[in-house]
Amino acid sequence: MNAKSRDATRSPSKNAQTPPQKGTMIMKSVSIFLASGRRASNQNRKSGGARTQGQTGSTRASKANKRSRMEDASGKLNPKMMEMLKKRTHFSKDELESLCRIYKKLVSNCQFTSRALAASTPSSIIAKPHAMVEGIDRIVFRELLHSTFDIVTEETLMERIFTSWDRGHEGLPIRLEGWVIGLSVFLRGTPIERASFCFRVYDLNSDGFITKDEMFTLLRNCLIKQPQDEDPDEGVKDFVEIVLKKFDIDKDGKVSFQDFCQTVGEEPLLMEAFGQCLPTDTAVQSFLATL
Ligand SMILES: [Ca+2]
Ligand SMILES: [Ca+2]
Repeated sequence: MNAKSRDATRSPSKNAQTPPQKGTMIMKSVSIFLASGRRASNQNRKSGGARTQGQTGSTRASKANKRSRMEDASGKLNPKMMEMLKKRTHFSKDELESLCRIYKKLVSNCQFTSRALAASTPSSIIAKPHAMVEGIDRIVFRELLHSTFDIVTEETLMERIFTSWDRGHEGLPIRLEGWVIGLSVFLRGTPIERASFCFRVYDLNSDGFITKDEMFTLLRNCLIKQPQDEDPDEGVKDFVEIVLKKFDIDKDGKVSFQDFCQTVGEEPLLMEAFGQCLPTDTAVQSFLATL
């Protein structure tokens, strides 16, 4: 038995027995995957993909699912999908295939996570409703934002980034298409694409406006770190007024997408005024270097 097939048989059961370590395990394998880059992927294409499939293929897996996995293990996208993604993203054909391989890797980690959760909490509702939907789930996505994209932010914002990533699929895992389109904005987005993403994140109830209440929630979470303040909320309220003045171009008391774009067009540093939701330049460069 060689190292690869040992890994393939060992990982799922180990995860199932030790759920508290799953986050670390997942990121470990993602980091290794990203760091080893194209060489590892090519190697995997030659031998690992098919063998891993053989070892972990559960009896419940449908034949169709198996077949598509075999095709996708190499990162090959079907021609129609490739054309569509080339039109809608800022990535080349090679980069898209590389991102597809990373997606497959992340999805297999998500499946291990779901199984681990199901095993450790039998009556739990976590992960059950969408357990059968293939995609990148919250847990893996957050770890990725944190350790690969240097996004260190609190829970509300993290949740918003997840749900805004692939619009219209609230609560569901991120699918391949959404993953690639989201990354295109993240890594090579035009100013307007980035502004649109940030605005969606900050518009907490998705009604098309960032209101004072939403600003308060966002800024309060960012700002309150000094418990010695007598009434920290007062400070936040004052700050909301200052920021609103800056953004509310048409003076209707809330920030529309138009207000937001015009303001960040004039002062790009205000793009992430309500909390970090884009990767650092360093993180972008090192991620792109692995493609
Ligand atoms: Ca809103
Ligand atoms: Ca306004």
